[in-house]
Amino acid sequence: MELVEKILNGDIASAARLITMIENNREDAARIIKKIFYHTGNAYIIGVTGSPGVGKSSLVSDMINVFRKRGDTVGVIAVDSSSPFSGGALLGDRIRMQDHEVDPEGVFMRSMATRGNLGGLSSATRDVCYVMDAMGRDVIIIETVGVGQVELDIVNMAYTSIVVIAPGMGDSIQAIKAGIMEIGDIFVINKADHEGVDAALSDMEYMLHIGADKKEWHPEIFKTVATENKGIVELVEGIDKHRKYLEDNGLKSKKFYSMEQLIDLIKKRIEKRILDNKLGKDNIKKHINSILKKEIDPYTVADMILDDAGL
Ligand SMILES: Nc1nc2c(ncn2[C@@H]2O[C@H](COP(=O)(O)OP(=O)(O)OP(=O)(O)O)[C@@H](O)[C@H]2O)c(=O)[nH]1
Ligand SMILES: [Mg+2]
Repeated sequence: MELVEKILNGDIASAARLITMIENNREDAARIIKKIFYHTGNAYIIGVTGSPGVGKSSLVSDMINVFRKRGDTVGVIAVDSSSPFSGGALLGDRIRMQDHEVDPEGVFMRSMATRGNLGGLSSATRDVCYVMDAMGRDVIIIETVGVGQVELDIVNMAYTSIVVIAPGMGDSIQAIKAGIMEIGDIFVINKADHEGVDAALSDMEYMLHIGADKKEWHPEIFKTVATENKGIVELVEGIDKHRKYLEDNGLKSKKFYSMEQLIDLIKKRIEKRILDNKLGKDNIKKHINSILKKEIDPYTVADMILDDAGL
């Protein structure tokens, strides 16, 4: 298990190799993750989410500067669930983060896309987190576009979730509609150099106020101008404050692994076992024919397949 050793020593090329295996959904990846898992739990995971173009990547790039100045090493995972391609679709991120390309030892970046496997994206992202964690990154930042289920699952992996909006264009209203207020530990109104900041701020304060009494943690709102590096130090201080809150209340370890995550993994493994099974896909096709001919109902078929698989 030379690869494991190398990853634990922080070797970037080996980590990149394992991440490619994860993306290709290879069973070897699971074998290696089983080993490196015991070396995870040290990285602080931050999620950054929000509508397209609000300035997430620009903010992440600024935040990286602050972390690097402190001496923290950083891993960045840019996730785009709307795109089947990694790379091209995230070209924008590449451009905005190119300042950090001169610091590969300090900043390790990976883009992830659906590759036609929507269900797998969040668990693949989690595995990539394990890799970056085990290789010794102090901070891992996950950027996701949008607010679908995949993004919610991904944001749930983070200890601190940051929701970014930009003023104007009804963005704050849109964010509220999508239920995004529920998931933020910190809110950022970026592009504070644009008009409508005060309106966005009061919208947001109002929405946060509504759910406030149910929650222990009261999310803070920060105003930033990512392109001018304004408000970033304050934002990172806000992250530190949330981190301290989690640690002081014993909540950090709870967030590291949840019941939802285990159930998710079990589902994935059941699916794999059934489809890999000798009675797998061909058998399922036969059953579908029977269902179409109304020879049998789908519930009975599902139970039969599970029984056959010994589940
Ligand atoms: N005026 C202004 N422009 C900004 C600010 N932050 C980012 N931008 C610009 O907004 C555009 C989008 O920024 P990105 O950082 O790529 O936004 P993003 O949210 O990562 O975009 P996607 O990943 O495509 O969803 C770029 O042209 C940035 O230069 C800001 O604070 N003020
Ligand atoms: Mg981006």
